Amino acid sequence: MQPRTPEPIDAAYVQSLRDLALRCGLDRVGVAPATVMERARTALEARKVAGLHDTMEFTYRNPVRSTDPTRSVSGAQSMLVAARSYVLDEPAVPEGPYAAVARYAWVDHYAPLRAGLQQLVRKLRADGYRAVAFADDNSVVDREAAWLGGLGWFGKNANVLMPGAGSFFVLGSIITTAPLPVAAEPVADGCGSCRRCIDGCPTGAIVAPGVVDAGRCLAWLLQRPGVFPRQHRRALGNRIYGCDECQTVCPPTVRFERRHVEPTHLPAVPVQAWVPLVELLEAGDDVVLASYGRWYIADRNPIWLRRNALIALANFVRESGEAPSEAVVRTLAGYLAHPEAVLRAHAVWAVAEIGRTDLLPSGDTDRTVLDEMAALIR
Ligand code: B12
Ligand code: SF4
Ligand code: SF4
Repeated sequence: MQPRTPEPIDAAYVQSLRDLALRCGLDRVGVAPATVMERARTALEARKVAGLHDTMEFTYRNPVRSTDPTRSVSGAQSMLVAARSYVLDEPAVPEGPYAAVARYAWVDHYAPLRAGLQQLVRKLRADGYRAVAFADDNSVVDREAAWLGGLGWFGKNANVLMPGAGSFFVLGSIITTAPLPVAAEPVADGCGSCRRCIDGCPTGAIVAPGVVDAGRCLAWLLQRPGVFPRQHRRALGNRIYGCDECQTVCPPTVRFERRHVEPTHLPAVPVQAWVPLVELLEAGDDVVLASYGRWYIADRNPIWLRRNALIALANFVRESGEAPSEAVVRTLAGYLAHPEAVLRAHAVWAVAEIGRTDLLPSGDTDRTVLDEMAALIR
């Protein structure tokens, strides 16, 4: 069979892709060259050497691959980059011990983003080009692609901000053999002399404009398996998944948030902006994974969400200044006897934080638990 002759790329063709993108729930589109993303490669390698990636893998696993679009699609000519808003109406703050979920995780925003990208992939393929979609995939550094495609500027908080709409957007791209015309210029810096995100980060994780030290970033510490660093537990507040602080203090993001269109093509599922902590801590593995399994949970092991919940619960009670309810005390006391030592250790910290050292166990011989006990008297 003769290979088909691809559709010619002209202004009308590019416009037809843009129109389709908007119809499919994508809010912004642009085109980046499919050449090596040198700046991102240098940054990934330098940050790995400096240890700023902590134990993260993701795009750090293979910087050569994640910064070279032709490794994913041979003969690639361009990247169609896209952004989709994740602004939703904020549900009322519930009363009692609830933990906060970062906005991008209130519902699955990646599914509609990928679905929109797939429609464009289908069109490009039907028109005779090869095309593969990527979103939050280790093969492509999404922010650098978005920046190169002219979607927005890199904020000092490391997010890509769309002019007139801020940073509450998820990003994705299509690597294609179609030679689409690339963005002429990156979007000009919109931060100016502002540094609210740097000053407002609860753990000082933004160590230079656009540079995040993952070992201090709450968003990563909540995902990372193991003991949650003691020095950052209070700063965690009542967060359980993700952190929005460097975006909710960001003037261009909060100013324009309300003016942006509501996302379309969303699944008809309840918004999960708040997690009932006692309920989560009392639930079995199946229930936890059924409710929150779409989040990134290391090894799909609910233990890490429970660890986060123990810290969030203690912070909630301490910050409320009120005596903990019986249910809270019962739950925390139960965790002091949990079969998993790492959870017993966090329960030790939690009961001490709410002033109930009387509950502390005396016979635990596990090293992690003993370390926590020792830290209480240091
Ligand atoms: C690893 C990762 C993380 C890590 C590390 C984040 C980080 N900043 O390094 C953790 C788990 C902490 C994280 C957290 C979050 N993430 Co994340 N994360 C990723 C992932 C998987 C890879 C990012 C990566 O490769 N970083 C590599 C480093 C080198 O890139 P960089 O930090 O952007 O560095 C650039 C700048 O420094 C810039 N630069 C160079 N010189 C200069 C100079 C100046 C002055 C400036 C300002 C910038 C600048 O160039 C560098 C290279 O591109 C991507 C998905 C993907 N496949 O790309 C999502 C992604 C970046 N995350 C995303 C989101 C939504 C978040 C959170 C907001 C979620 C949350 N609410 O908790 C937070 C934001 C934290 C923050 N301030 O960055 C979105 C970003 C959307 C956007 N509009 O920018 C992405 C793109 C996922 C997606 N597909 O939508 N994330
Ligand atoms: S996500 Fe939170 S902890 Fe991480 S850099 Fe932003 S404000 Fe700091
Ligand atoms: S808070 Fe200020 S410095 Fe930080 S990203 Fe927003 S505008 Fe830029």
